[in-house]
Amino acid sequence: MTERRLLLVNGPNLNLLGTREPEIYGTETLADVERLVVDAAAGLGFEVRAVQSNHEGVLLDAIHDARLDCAGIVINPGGLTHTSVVLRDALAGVALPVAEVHISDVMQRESFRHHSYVADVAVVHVVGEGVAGYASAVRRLIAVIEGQADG
Ligand code: CA2
Repeated sequence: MTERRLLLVNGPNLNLLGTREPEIYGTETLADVERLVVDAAAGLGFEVRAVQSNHEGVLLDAIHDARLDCAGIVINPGGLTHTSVVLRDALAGVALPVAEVHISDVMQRESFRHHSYVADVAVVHVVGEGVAGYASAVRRLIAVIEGQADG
């Protein structure tokens, strides 16, 4: 039976959401993001385990653990998006469906934000929709999971 639980991963510096750079990231906090994701998932019958860390290894361990009891991963890797082969390898290694979320429109920002090491291991991509994009990612990821469950 498919586990009805998602792992929500927020990478480095996303604990600062709502405290600065509101013109880029809005005014909602990490707690608001986590509540939004929990509510969106609950409406579709899924639980959420949320992790945010500024330490790459903590994120890797949470992703590895998701193998045991999660059906998919919603991740905003923060700046690790553009730098981290090991994060990409962890996501590929657990072989769960992944939704990659970015609050800002990275393609309209500095060129170093245009490349994502995660993009081609993710099945859902939500970029530049603000914090609301997390809820959209949850809905689209669950649709993928349910499609897989039916198959
Ligand atoms: O747009 C996004 O969600 C990003 O993943 C956010 C990352 C950035 O490095 C990516 O290029 C795009 C940065 C997260 C830092 O978030 C902060 C939020 C408020 C104040 C300061 C940092």
